[in-house]
Amino acid sequence: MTPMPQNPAHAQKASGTRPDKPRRRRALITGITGQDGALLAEFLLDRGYEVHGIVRRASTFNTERLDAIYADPHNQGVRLSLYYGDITDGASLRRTLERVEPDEIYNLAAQSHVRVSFDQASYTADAVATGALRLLEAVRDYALSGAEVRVYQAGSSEMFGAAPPPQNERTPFYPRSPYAVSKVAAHWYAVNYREAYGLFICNGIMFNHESSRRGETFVTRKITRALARIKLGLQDKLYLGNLEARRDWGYAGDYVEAMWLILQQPEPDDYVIATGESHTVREFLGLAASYCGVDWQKHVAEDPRYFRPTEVDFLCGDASKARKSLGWAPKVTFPELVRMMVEHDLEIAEQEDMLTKAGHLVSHHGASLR
Ligand code: NDP
Ligand code: GDR
Repeated sequence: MTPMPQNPAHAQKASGTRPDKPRRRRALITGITGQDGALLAEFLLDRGYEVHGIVRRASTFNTERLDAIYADPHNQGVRLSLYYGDITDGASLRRTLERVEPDEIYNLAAQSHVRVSFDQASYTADAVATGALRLLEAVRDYALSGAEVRVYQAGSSEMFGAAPPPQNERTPFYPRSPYAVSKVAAHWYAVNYREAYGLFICNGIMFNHESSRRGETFVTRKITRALARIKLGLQDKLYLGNLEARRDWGYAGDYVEAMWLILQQPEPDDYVIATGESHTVREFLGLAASYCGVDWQKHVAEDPRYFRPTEVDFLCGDASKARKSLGWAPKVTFPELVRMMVEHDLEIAEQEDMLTKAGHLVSHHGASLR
């Protein structure tokens, strides 16, 4: 693995650090409570980083994915710190930057659901496009203070949209949703700030990546959650939209490693991260159902609500640049990914079944919004 560069300009800011001892490398993650944010935080803690994350205020707990690594901040030697903030609130971003003084920033915060972006287009633009810009503006001023900072911007294969596969760094963008248009804007803000101000800013153009922590409204997790519940008799129907769309699905754990590798290179650049293999939603469903032992044809029904006004039909990435320059390759195969998600969701369904049988009320809330 590439060694982690130390940042001498920041050597003394960590509280309690001895003046002669270089401080730990420090990462700030926006969107730390999401699938990728939580996995990246774990990855960086394992590599000795101090990890700081921005969490938006919600009326319910939204830090569930961080449970495994969260420690009481009053304890000694805690390396994970969380701050309230919001990507739509520039002042909170600036303040957090000043307080944390990060060496690396990963901008993962987003309204990341493509279908929802058609219903909440201007909010999506505010969070995804203008949010990235707000952060870059704060970074620009932070860098003026002499800080050496590296920024990762979470780009998406959705930016390619209707451009035919295989898609790589030279493929022109043809976004097909308010989310994708906003990600294209964020991508170009990042390129522009890199060129205009000489900042170390990189775009990862990541194809779909999943895990057992995937949000339950994305199609893979929606399928594995529902099939496991169907298997246990906890639900009967699964309503889906377009089964013919093709996606290049990888394992999120492999992709957060790529984010980190991108920031360890000598020069800032942009990279496509993908497996190079594409499957339809129908194929995902069929494989997950076979692992679950469920005849999906008896349980799956179509609901037009889940169709998108403009769909992205076929994504299949060409990550040869990342393979060559970063030495990155996906480790988990498609069948392994599907099996991993099914096994996890079968465990959850079994727990739910046990609790239900013991007379506890288990909420499976929000199902109709998926
Ligand atoms: P998730 O939807 O799981 O997580 C999104 C994160 O952003 C959550 O922590 C969420 O907080 C936070 N967030 C949302 N709105 C705001 C806001 N206004 N201010 C601050 N934080 C906010 O996404 P993923 O982890 O899957 O993806 C991470 C990033 O990578 C996103 O930018 C996504 O668009 C992008 N991406 C993802 C891909 C994938 O396949 N997973 C592929 C390509 C790009 P909360 O928990 O409170 O909702
Ligand atoms: P995507 O992921 O739009 O590719 O964006 P999602 O899992 O939502 O959809 C994938 C494909 O499945 C079809 N589909 C359904 N999708 C959902 N969510 N629910 C359904 O019921 C359903 N039925 C069929 C969709 O039409 C689509 O074709 C994800 C997000 O993580 C983005 O943030 C990220 O940028 C891209 O991946 C790369």
